[in-house]
Amino acid sequence: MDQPIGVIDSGVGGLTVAKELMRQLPREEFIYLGDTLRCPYGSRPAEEVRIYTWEMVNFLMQYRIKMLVVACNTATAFVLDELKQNLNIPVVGVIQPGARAAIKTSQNLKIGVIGTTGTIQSKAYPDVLRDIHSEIDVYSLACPQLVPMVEKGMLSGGEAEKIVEESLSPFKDIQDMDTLILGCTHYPLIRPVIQKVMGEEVTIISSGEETARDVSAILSYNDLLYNGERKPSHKFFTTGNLAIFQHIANSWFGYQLPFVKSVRL
Ligand code: I24
Ligand code: DGL
Repeated sequence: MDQPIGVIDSGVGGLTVAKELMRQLPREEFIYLGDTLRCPYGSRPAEEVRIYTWEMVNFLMQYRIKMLVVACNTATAFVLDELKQNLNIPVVGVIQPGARAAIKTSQNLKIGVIGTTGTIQSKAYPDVLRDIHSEIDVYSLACPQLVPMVEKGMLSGGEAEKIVEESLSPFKDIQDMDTLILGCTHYPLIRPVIQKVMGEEVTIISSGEETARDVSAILSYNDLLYNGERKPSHKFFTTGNLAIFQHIANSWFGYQLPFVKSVRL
């Protein structure tokens, strides 16, 4: 199908998911919208996240998207069910794919989840994990310091390690948790630091990577994959400052994105 796939996020973090989607689905065309103006979502009340997320969805619907990917964990936690009920296209969030992968990986079903305050308070991860398998021990932990840390460009080094260690210290008391879900768009960028702090015995699951696998399966199952000859021309939109978004996105993808625009929702 010759229609684009929509991707929404609270800002630039969802670019980690978008990159993985483009890698796994190189013939598909993507339209990304990041609400950088109102980022972060992770510390906002559910109702605010709900309203902002719908504004993003309504914007992307103008582009006749054939599928919607909610790349933001916080938006997925608060709004995914409502989106699924009200849209007539497939909607995929980042929580279920990560949860499923964690259950497949874990030997002892002791699974940790880290995310924003909103994601953790919503209990969306424990709910979804227990839906898939009823006998799971879920250890949830909000890490509000980690998004600001990544957004300062602190991705490695002693100071980053100290903040990650401090954030994850409640997990110290938990014996033999063998799997940890990165329940936030930004955490894959500090995955090596998180791995070092948790130790090599813990398997880390990156929700974004797992989501791209699911999107691919759902497109194929619904016969929505693109099968023509054109080269995809992706579009990127930000609600915030264009130059800052461009700078981060270009550096993340490693080339100049040809179409980046700032929009008002
Ligand atoms: N990474 C993120 N956000 C930033 C940043 C970063 N600055 C440096 N790096 N800033 O998120 C966000 C600040 N807002 C201000 C308002 O406008 C929008 C931006 C994670 C990016 C995920 C792709 C570090 C950095 C980078 C490029 C790629 C990766 C990365 F600059 F971690
Ligand atoms: N995108 C958000 C998430 O994955 C992190 C940034 C924010 O708080 O908006 O939960």
